Amino acid sequence: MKEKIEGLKKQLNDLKIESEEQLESFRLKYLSKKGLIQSLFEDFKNVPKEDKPDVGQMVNVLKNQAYEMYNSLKSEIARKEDKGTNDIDLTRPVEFSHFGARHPISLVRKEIIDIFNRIGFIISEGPEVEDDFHVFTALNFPEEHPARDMQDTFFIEKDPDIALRTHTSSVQARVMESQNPPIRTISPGRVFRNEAISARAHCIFHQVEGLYVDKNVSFSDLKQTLLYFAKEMFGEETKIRLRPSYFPFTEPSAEMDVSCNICGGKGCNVCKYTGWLEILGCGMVDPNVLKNCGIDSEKYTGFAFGMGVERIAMLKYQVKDLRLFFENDKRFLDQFRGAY
Ligand code: 2U9
Repeated sequence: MKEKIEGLKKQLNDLKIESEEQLESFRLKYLSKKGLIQSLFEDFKNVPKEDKPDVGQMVNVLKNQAYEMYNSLKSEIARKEDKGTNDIDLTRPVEFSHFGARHPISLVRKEIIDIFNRIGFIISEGPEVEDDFHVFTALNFPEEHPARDMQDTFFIEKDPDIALRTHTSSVQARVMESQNPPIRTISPGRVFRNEAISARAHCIFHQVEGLYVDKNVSFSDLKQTLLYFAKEMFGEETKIRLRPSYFPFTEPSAEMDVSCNICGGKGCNVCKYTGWLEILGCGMVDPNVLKNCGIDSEKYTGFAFGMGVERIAMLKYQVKDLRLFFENDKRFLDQFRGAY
């Protein structure tokens, strides 16, 4: 038996296998059910008991050797044959890969964030589910303000104290509570309003709000900061104008228009022949808001601004219907590939 095993081992070592056919004959002769290695297991039954440990080990080593040979020859031959038959065509155009791409809202949000990062504004984030204090009370909304109404705000499980935030100002109220001035922060995030969905409004949208609190912050700081933003976002030639407005959390308050980047201010259907596009709201933080958030309003002043990312994206990419940003139709999204 031992001689037979040694003999087979020598045969295996002397074999020369170069093709698939030769490999298949090898498999049939040595590894198949009726092959020579299997026959050793049959012979093994007749080996005297005292020799069984030695002989058993030899048979197993041989079997493993044969299987290893088979597997490595198989991949070697496959590699060789592949080279021979399918020459690689190095001039063939690369096949298009369907990688993911950024959503236009992500693109614009990032662009806004980058612009303010460059002048020292740091991102702050906070919860989407908020308490009344941070959404309304701290921000100087009077008790009877319509925004507190169920018609305008989503409240959670009938608890009048917990709501989905209607603006990211709540994040900035939290920043003021936990940090001392100077504060220079922007808070991007989703906000929720109980509104009917249309081409111009949605119950979920994205905001970026900004807040700067320090000694001697003035309205002219606000104006220069926003002029820098407008030029970075819409181009160096962009002009801005501020119109008086009202928000509970700022006094004085204003809305900002940029000169229409489509017609350059001459008048077109995008700017409704006014030459101006409204892009954000802003103002000096109301001293009540500073006090509510634990900041000394005698010592510090601040400015704040807020904008809807969808609105900026609609103006930048001339998207006429806001709902397109939420439907994720690939034909729409594919138009922003590489816009980054
Ligand atoms: C704190 C105090 C004041 C943020 C501001 C606006 C004006 C504004 C709207 C633009 C379009 C919201 O997305 S929108 O509907 N925002 O007009 N936001 S001032 O004022 C703040 C923020 C935080 C503590």
